[in-house]
Parts: sequence; C-alpha cells; structure tokens
Amino acid sequence: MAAPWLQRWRGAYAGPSGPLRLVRLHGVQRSSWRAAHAAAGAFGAGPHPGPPQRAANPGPGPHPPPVATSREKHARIVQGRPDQPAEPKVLRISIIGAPNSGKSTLSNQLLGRKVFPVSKKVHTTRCKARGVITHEDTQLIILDTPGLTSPMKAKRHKLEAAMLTDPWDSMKHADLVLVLVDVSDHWTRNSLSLEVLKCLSQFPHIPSVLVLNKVDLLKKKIILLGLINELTEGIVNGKKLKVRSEFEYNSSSPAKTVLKVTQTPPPENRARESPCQLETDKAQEGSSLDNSSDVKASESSLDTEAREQKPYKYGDQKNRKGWPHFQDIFMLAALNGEEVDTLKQYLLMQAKPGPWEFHSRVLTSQSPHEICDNIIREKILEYLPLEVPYGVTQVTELWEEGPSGELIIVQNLVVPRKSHKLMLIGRRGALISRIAQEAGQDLMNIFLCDIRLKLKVEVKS
Ligand SMILES: Nc1nc2c(ncn2[C@@H]2O[C@H](COP(=O)(O)OP(=O)(O)OP(=O)(O)O)[C@@H](O)[C@H]2O)c(=O)[nH]1
Ligand SMILES: [Mg+2]
Repeated sequence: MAAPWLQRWRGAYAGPSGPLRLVRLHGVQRSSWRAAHAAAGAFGAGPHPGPPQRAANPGPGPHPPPVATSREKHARIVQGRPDQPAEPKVLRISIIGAPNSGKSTLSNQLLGRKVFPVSKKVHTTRCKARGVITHEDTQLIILDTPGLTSPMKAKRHKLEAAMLTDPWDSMKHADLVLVLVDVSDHWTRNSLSLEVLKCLSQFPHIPSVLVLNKVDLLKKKIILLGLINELTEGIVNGKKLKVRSEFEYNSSSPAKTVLKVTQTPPPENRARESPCQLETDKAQEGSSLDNSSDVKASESSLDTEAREQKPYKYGDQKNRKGWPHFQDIFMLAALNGEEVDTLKQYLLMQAKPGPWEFHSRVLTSQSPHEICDNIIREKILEYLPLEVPYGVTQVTELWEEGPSGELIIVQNLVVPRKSHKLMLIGRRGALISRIAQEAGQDLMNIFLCDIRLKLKVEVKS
C-alpha cells in the first residue's frame, strides 16, 4: 500500500483572521477500475467471466451510475429533465494543463469510473467531454479537455481544430478551473506553459486551483516546495507565501515529515499574520529525507516575504513563469488515487446553489459509441508508434444486444498501409487480441454488462 505521505495545502485556511489548522491527510486505496485482464481469443474478446453486477436501481449513491449501451437511451437520459433536489448545488470544473499532465486520469478518478481515454502518448484526448458527479444535493460537472497546445504545434502534428479551441471553450462554462502540472517532467514543471498562462489571463475572474500531479514519481518530495513557489510566483489567495520545511523524527511515534507553509498577509494585514501548517507522514521510500536520528532540522527555507511582489500584467505572459492568483494548491497522484478524494471533497464544498444540469443517472455526456471509439483508440495509442494510431479510421459495423443480454460490438480498423495492418495485428494476432481484450474489459466496467468486442483490421482500398 502506498505510504500515506501526501498532503494538501489550502490557502483558505490561512485567511488574515483565519484559524491555524494542522492538516493531516491520508492517501486513498488504489482504484479498482484497472482490472486484471484474462487471456483472449485471437482477434476478439469473448464474454468476460464475472462482470460487475448492474445495480438493481442505478442512480445517486456511493457508486457511479453505468453508461447506457444504447445511443438513444443514453441521449434520453442526458437530455432528460434533471431530478433536482430541494436545494440543488452545482459546480462546473474545467481541467486544463499541458498534454499528458494527467487530466483524464484525474477526471476518471474523480468520477469513480473510467470513461475518458488515458495513455502515455500526448494528445490522447481529442475534444472536450463532460463527466458528472452527483453527490447528495451537489452536482459537479467535470470538463476534461485536450492538452493545451500552440497553433504551431497543432499544425505540425496535424491536430484537429477542436484540440486548440476546446480548452478555451470549456473555460467559458467553468465556475472553477483546475490547472494540472506534471511534477515528474523536469523540462516543464518549473513554469506554467504559455498556453496555460494565456488561458488563465483570458479568464482571470474564474477561481483557479493549482494541482501538482504525479507526485508519486518524485524521489525528492522537497522540490515540491520550490515548485509551488515558482508556479504561484510566491502568492496564493492574495497572500505571499513563506515556504519552509522541517523534518522531524520522533522515536516514540512513527517518523514523519512536517512541511510548513507560512503565508504573509498583504502589508496592511501584517499585524494579523497567520501561518498555515501542513503535516504529512514521512516521505516514501527513495526520498532523500534523513530520518535516521532523533533530530529536528530545518532542511530548506524559501522565504518569499522579502521578494518584491510584481503586479501581474495580463498579456505579459511571455516573461512569467507562474500565476499569482491561485486560490488553493493540491498535491496528488491521480494514477493511484492518492489525495483525489480530498480534492473531491474540496470541490463539493465549492459548489454554489444552482440547478443541476443533468439527471443524477448521467455519468458522462459522451455517447456509448464515442466512449467505445476512445477506449479502443487509447489501446492503439498505448501499444503502437504514433504514426499508426494517427492513421487509423474506426468504423463500427455492429452494435447490438446479444441473446444473453451481452453487448456485441464489431469494429473495423481501417489503416492506410499494409505495414500498419501487420503492426496492428501483431505476431499471430497477439496485439489485436490484447487490444480487444483490454478495451472489452474497460467497456464492461463502463457499461456494467458483458461485452463481446471483435476488432478487424483492413487496409484502405
Ligand atoms: N505515475 C503517475 N502517472 C500518472 C499520474 N497521472 C497520470 N499518469 C499517467 O500519465 C499519462 C498521461 O495521462 P492522461 O490522463 O492521458 O493525461 P492527459 O493530460 O489527459 O493527456 P492528453 O489528453 O494527451 O492531454 C498516462 O500514462 C497516465 O497513466 C500519476 O499521478 N502518477
Ligand atoms: Mg486526456
């Protein structure tokens, strides 16, 4: 089990007259949606043994609802009148960030069911899509977006127009924006991309939250403190940060790390300075933190108090690295769900009174066919070099309910070259079988029914 070391810092805790809070948070269990895959028959995946049971009365509650398998039924549910509670609350959340920062992984984890495609290749998400979380009287609408990219890169990689415009469009409908940064990427983690800064500057009135993702990949967690300082320009929630860390080892209690983030209020409030302290468990194995003796030592201190606070000029993004208007910061590992529940609770708290947009039975606005295409494409992206997935056209030939209630899907993957066909099929059909098997398993977890998925590969005539 992952060590429960992660922590969250909430600037809101340190309001000028706000109370001091010591926050100790624990990680959550690894998500179960990545089920183990059984062996498959060549070119197809048969019905899977022991599918998850469809709830007798799917709807609101602790389990996210399944997606309807028929396009018509799904459209009826999505367009149907929401089952408004007496005092509904709602929050539309746009998730933006560089390609591959983990936006779709986080969206899936928040939803509790995988409905968005995820892969290690960039530009997995091709257009914006909505996920819906309904919890008691609150509805969160998550807008997963394609990674923010520049028109030049979009042209070079022949990306569809929607990939440039959709993240911006999603901001128009958002009440709050989560900005994801992949902290494991040495090249990009020290600054927000120009596109992210442009997007934030264009919508400065939308509250923004910084989410540092993939912290599980960091050997030295201490660098998070420096990153926070750079990505926020040392200012969060209108106050300057004074980031300091202390590592403490107490032989009578489990070893733990205490990270201290102190906020310095604006000059007029300085007399009421209120620190916000965070406490975490000891960093994971591999961390460079020294806990070998009964010591209390200050390992690093990033004091931003003395630094001149530059006013943020909109349109001046080229010279900037961070955004000084974040209202909060989270550090998490979306892949294994670490601290995702903490973020979810926070988002639920941010919801404002307002009518729900969807019925509580809606999990995503994507149609069943879109979900299926995306999931199959995800596998092709995951296992093949980029030139192959980019050339594949997916044609669904059959989508019908079988005699035992299973969903039968036959999809033809049309490729431009014979060499691509051979790569996609793999030796003795091993790769295409694996793709069908894994996609079938994912679809079963989305639709909560047996799936018979058959994939064919054809060269474009
Ligand atoms: N180790 C680790 N990997 C992660 C984490 N979150 C996401 N990933 C991986 O990062 C890769 C990209 O994840 P996606 O969710 O597809 O990223 P994205 O931002 O939606 O990417 P685009 O749609 O291409 O913009 C995948 O291989 C994920 O498994 C994390 O917290 N830890
Ligand atoms: Mg994505």
